[in-house]
Amino acid sequence: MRIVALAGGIGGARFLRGLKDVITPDDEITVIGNTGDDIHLYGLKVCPDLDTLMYTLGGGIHEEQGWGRAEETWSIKAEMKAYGVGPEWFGLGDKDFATHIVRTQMLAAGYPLSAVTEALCDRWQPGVRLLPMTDDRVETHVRITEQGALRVVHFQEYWVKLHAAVDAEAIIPVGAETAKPAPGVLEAIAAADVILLPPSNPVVSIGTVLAVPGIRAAVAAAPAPVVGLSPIVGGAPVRGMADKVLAAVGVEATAAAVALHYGAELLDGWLVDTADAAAVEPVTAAGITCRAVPLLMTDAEATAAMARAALELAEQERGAR
Ligand code: FO1
Repeated sequence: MRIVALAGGIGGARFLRGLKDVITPDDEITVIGNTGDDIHLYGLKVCPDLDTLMYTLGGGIHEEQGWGRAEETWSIKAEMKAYGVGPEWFGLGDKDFATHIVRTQMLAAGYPLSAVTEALCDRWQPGVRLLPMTDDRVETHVRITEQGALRVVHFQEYWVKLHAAVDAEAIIPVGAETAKPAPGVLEAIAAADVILLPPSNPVVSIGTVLAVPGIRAAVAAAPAPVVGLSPIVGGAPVRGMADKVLAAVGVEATAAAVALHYGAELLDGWLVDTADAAAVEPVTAAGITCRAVPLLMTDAEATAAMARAALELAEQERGAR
């Protein structure tokens, strides 16, 4: 079975680890990763979501944090601080720096991000084919009002420095309108047997992947069933501050509203948490098959059960065609 998943960082990566636990050796997973969170710091290209996916699936992630490397040290950051060079609010550890140096060196030598990602994955062996959504530069910016003045900040500044404490008024995936899907992205979607939307952020993670021209249309037109898992449980994001960016696009932070935001033209199936069982009826009424199952990734077994439920729903949808 060929499984394609569109994914952001921590939530997507943890779900995919559960998915890997339930597939058979004949199954193949292609992950199309969000690159809208990418940021240039200290002259280096940092790809937080691709790295979170690669480290989590390759066994190098800092488990508690959910991002960055396990057993990290922070000498470079301290040295940069001693030179008065920031930003101090973004934590790049020494081991993580090596990834960004290799990536930046390869990009400077002319390799596209997709080839660089493949080379980095050669070391980490994530057990999936990890593709960036695009080789082109896309950067998510957030419009806010601060002390009465309009400001547009990089997504990482909004998320990490400001902790999404101010309202996001607009989410702008800068560069997305002219970006092209990376090599292999449209082909993987067209050839998929199942397309999964993990419980990643529907606006700044999966929404940004879908904003690359051609990707949304390819997913909607794919012969494979498309099944998503709600990142909202009991009316609140499972992690992160997804409610803030949902409000910016006029979507309520509920499991049903997120399904309707994706829409029946994209989604065939939608899993909500048992706490949100009331969402099953409105989502079903919108033409999306909906089931309530436990959706908290509390441990490997619970995550694997979620992945199994998503594959079962996809199988049911395939059978219904
Ligand atoms: N998240 C934080 O909350 N604080 C950080 O200092 C931070 C640094 C960081 C460095 C590399 C990386 O790959 C991810 C990092 N993240 C950090 C996570 C990241 O900001 C976001 O969670 C994602 O971009 C959203 O998917």
